[in-house]
Amino acid sequence: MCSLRVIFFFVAVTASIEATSFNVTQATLWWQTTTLYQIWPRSFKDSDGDGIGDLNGIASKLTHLVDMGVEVIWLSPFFASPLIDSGYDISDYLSVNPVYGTLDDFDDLIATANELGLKVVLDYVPNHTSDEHAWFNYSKYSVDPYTDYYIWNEGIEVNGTRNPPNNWLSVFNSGSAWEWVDERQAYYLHQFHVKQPDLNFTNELVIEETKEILTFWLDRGIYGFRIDSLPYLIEAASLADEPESGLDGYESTDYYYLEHIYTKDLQENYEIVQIWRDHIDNYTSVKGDGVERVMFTEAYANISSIMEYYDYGSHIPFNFFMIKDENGVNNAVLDTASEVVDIIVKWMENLPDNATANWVFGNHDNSRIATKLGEARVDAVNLLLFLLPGVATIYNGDEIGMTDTYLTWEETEDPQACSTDESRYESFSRDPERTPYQWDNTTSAGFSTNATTMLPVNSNYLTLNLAAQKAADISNYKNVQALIQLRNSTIIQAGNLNVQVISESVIAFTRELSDYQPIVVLVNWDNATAVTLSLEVFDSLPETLEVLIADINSGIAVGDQYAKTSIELPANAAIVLQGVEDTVSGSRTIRSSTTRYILGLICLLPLTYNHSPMLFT
Ligand SMILES: *[C@@H]1O[C@H](CO)[C@@H](O)[C@H](O)[C@H]1NC(C)=O
Ligand SMILES: *[C@@H]1O[C@H](CO)[C@@H](O)[C@H](O)[C@H]1NC(C)=O
Ligand SMILES: *[C@@H]1O[C@H](CO)[C@@H](O)[C@H](O)[C@H]1NC(C)=O
Ligand SMILES: *[C@@H]1O[C@H](CO)[C@@H](O)[C@H](O)[C@H]1NC(C)=O
Ligand SMILES: *[C@@H]1O[C@H](CO)[C@@H](O)[C@H](O)[C@H]1NC(C)=O
Ligand SMILES: *[C@@H]1O[C@H](CO)[C@@H](O)[C@H](O)[C@H]1NC(C)=O
Ligand SMILES: *[C@@H]1O[C@H](CO)[C@@H](O)[C@H](O)[C@H]1NC(C)=O
Ligand SMILES: *[C@@H]1O[C@H](CO)[C@@H](O)[C@H](O)[C@H]1NC(C)=O
Ligand SMILES: *[C@@H]1O[C@H](CO)[C@@H](O)[C@H](O)[C@H]1NC(C)=O
Ligand SMILES: *[C@@H]1O[C@H](CO)[C@@H](O)[C@H](O)[C@H]1NC(C)=O
Ligand SMILES: *[C@@H]1O[C@H](CO)[C@@H](O)[C@H](O)[C@H]1NC(C)=O
Ligand SMILES: CC(=O)N[C@H]1CO[C@H](CO)[C@@H](O)[C@@H]1O
Ligand SMILES: [Ca+2]
Ligand SMILES: [Ca+2]
Repeated sequence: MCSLRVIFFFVAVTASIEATSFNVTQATLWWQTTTLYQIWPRSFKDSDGDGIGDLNGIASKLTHLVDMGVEVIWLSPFFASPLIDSGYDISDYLSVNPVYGTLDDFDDLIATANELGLKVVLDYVPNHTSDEHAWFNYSKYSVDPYTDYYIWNEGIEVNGTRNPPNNWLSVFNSGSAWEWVDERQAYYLHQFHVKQPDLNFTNELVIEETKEILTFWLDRGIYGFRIDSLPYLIEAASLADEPESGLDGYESTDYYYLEHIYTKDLQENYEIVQIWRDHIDNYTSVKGDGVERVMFTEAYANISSIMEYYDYGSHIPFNFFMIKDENGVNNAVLDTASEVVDIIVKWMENLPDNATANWVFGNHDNSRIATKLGEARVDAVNLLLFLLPGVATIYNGDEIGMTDTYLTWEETEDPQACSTDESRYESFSRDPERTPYQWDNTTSAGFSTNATTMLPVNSNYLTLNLAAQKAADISNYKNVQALIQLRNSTIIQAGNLNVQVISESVIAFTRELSDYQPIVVLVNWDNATAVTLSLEVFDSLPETLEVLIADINSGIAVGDQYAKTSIELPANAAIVLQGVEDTVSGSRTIRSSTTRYILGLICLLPLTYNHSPMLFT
C-alpha cells in the first residue's frame, strides 16, 4: 500500500515542513476498508435484568449498529468461564457461559446479523485456558493425551525448599508466573492469572485442538477471529532467568520489573499464526463461497515485530501505536500534532507492500479516548480513525465519547488491579473503561432494568448517552455516522494519503485520487489556541473547499466554504473538507457531488457516492 514514499521538503518563511505521501491501492476484499466495532458483552446490553450484559442484549441492538454504519462486530469472550479475568479465562471454548446465554442464543444472534448484513468476528484466546478447563484437570493427573497440554516443570530444590525453575513474572503483577500443584508434584506456567495456565504450543495435539475450535465457530457462521495475546504463546525452552528491565517505578513482583526476552515476542509465535491463517483460508476454499474469513491479531510490541505478523498471515495486526509506545509498556505520547503525525507516518512507512493499514485508539484494556485525550477531542480522533486508509476499529461507547468511570477499590474486579493494592490499583485497573454502555437516561442508563449492574454506571449518563445524541442536531454519534458513510466513498477507500503538520499544531491530511474531488482533514491539536492556516503545502487542491463534517464544539457548520489559503480553526477544532468545483474560466473543472453528499447526510439516505466518480466535464 505504501509503495511510494516521497518526502517533499517545503521551505516556508519560518520553518521547513515535511510532507509525506503514500499510495493507497483500491480495496478488492470486503474487510480491507471495513469498520470493526468491538462489543464488550458483559457491559453492552442486559436482556434479562440480572445486571450483566448478554447475547440476547446484543441481538436486540443489531439494527442500531446497522443504523450507525457498522459492518463487522467483534464480540469479546462470552465462552464458559469462571470469569476471573472477564472471560479471558475459558473453561470450555465450545460453549456459551450461561451468564451470557446459550448456543441457541448465539445461533439466533448470527442469523439476525446475517439478515442485516452484519458480519460477526469472535475473540479467540489461545495462550491459556482456565484452570477449570477439563484439559487442565486431566493434565494435572497426567492423563494422556493431556499430559503435555500445559507447561509443567518440577522446579529446583534449594536447601530442601522447592522453588520455581526461574524468575519469570505474571503479567498481572502478582509475582511468580509459576504455581505448584500437589497432584502433579510440579509447577505450571501462567503468564497471566494463576487461574490461566499457559498451553504448550510446541505440542502438535494442542495445535490440532486450536484448529478444531476455529472450525467449530466458523461452522456457526462467523467471518473471522480477533486473536488474543499472541506474543505470549511460546516461551524459551531454556527456561533462563529474564534480566531486570531497569524501568522506574516497578516493584520486584510487577511484570515490568523484568525485560521479557524469553517469554514474549519469540519468533516461533509467528509460525503458529501462519498455521491458523492456512486453516482459515482452507476453510473458505472448502466452503467455496469466496468470502474470505479474516484474522485480526492482538500484539503490543515494537513496529518491526508487529509488521512481521502480516508476513505470517495476519490480515490485520492491530495498530496500537496511538495507545502504547514502541515497547507496549507506557502510554503513547500524543501531546503535539507532530507526535500524532509521526505515528501515522511510521506506520505507513513500515507497512509491507499491499498490506492493509489499520487504526485503533481505544479498547477494553486502555483508558477511554475522552478521558485520556480530552472530551473536546473525541470528534478529532474519530476523524483520524475513520478517514485514514484501511480498517478502523472502534470500542463500544467511544462513538458517544463515553469517559472512564471512577471505581473504588471495593468495586474493582480486574485481576490486574486486584493483585496490587489500594494505593496503586487505579493505574492498573481496566474496569473504568468496562462500565455499562450508556443507552439513555433511564434506570442504569438503559443498560439493564436492574438498578445494580456488573460495574456501576457512570454518573454522567443522564446527559452523556446515545438517545440524547440521536436526538441532538449535532453530536459525536451523528458525526461517527457521517464518517462511516464517508468511508464508503471511493476517495476514502482508494485515495492516496498525504499527511503533515501545518501551523505547528494542526494535523492535516488529504486523500487524493485523480478524477475525484480531494478530501482534506484538519485537526487543531492545540487545546487553547485558534490558528489561521493555508493549505498551499498541498500541491493540487482547488481554490475553494467546503465543510462536509465538523466537530461538535467547533462552531463550524457543514456546508461552510473556505478559500484554501485562509482557514480559521478554533482550539481543538476538527473538520473534513472537500474540494469544490473550480469556476475560474479555463482551469480544469471537476464536477462536485458535495451537495448530494450533504443532502444524503441530512436525509440519512443511503448514498451511492462510491459508484459515481466525479468525471471531468
Ligand atoms: C503513486 O501514485 C502516483 C500518483 O498517482 C503515481 O504517479 C505513482 O506512479 C505511484 N507510485 C507507485 C509506486 O505506484
Ligand atoms: C440485580 O443485579 C444484582 C447484582 O448484579 C443481582 O444480585 C440481583 O439478583 C439482580 N436482580 C434481579 C432481579 O435479577
Ligand atoms: C456502502 O456502499 C454500499 C454500496 O453502495 C452499500 O450497500 C452500503 O450500505 C454502504 N454502507 C454504508 C455504511 O453506507
Ligand atoms: C479430573 O480428572 C480426574 C482424573 O482423571 C477425574 O477423576 C475427575 O473426575 C476429573 N474432574 C473433573 C471435574 O473433570
Ligand atoms: C543453603 O544453605 C547453606 C547452608 O546453610 C547456605 O550457606 C546457603 O546460602 C543456602 N542457599 C540458599 C540459596 O538459601
Ligand atoms: C510440550 O509438548 C511437547 C510434545 O508433547 C513435549 O515434548 C514438551 O516436553 C512439552 N513441553 C513442556 C514444557 O511441557
Ligand atoms: C483443508 O480442509 C479439509 C477438510 O476439512 C482437509 O481435509 C484438508 O486436510 C485441509 N487442508 C489443509 C492444508 O489444511
Ligand atoms: C523488536 O522486538 C524484537 C522482539 O523482541 C527484537 O528482536 C527487536 O530487536 C526489536 N526491534 C527494535 C527495533 O527494537
Ligand atoms: C491542554 O494541553 C496541554 C498540553 O498537552 C495539557 O497539559 C493540558 O492539560 C490540556 N488542557 C486541557 C484543558 O485539556
Ligand atoms: C501488490 O499488488 C500488485 C497488484 O495486485 C501486484 O502486482 C504486486 O506483485 C503485489 N506486491 C506484493 C509484494 O505482493
Ligand atoms: C431523558 O431523555 C428524554 C428523551 O431523550 C428527555 O425528553 C428527558 O428530558 C430526559 N430526562 C432527563 C431527566 O434528563
Ligand atoms: C493486552 C492483553 O493482555 N490483552 C488480553 C490478554 O490476555 C489477558 C489474559 O487473558 C487479558 O486480560 C487481556 O485483556
Ligand atoms: Ca443478563
Ligand atoms: Ca504461552
